[in-house]
Amino acid sequence: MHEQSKKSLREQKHEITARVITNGSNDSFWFLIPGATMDQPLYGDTGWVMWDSMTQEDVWGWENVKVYNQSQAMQFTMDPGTYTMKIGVREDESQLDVIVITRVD
Ligand SMILES: [Ca+2]
Repeated sequence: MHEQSKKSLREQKHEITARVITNGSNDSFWFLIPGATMDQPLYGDTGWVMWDSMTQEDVWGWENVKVYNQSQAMQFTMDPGTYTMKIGVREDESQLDVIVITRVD
């Protein structure tokens, strides 16, 4: 019997979680997936999401990518295709070692 894998051709919605550690006040990154539609705003005219104010302090733990002063995880909607995730240092005591992408629709 021949089985064929199903491949979705419609857009999909994702949330992104990362394992991070910060020192409390230095707790942010710049984040972007060019070509994705995001449900929260970029930071001013920087062209980036300012992912700031994390709850992890002095211990490794999981944080959703979200915008500064927002409590909800940001959702990234993408058509089928290949994308590049960009993460930039913003405050120099913030570290990141694992990224999990979860489909949420
Ligand atoms: Ca901060």
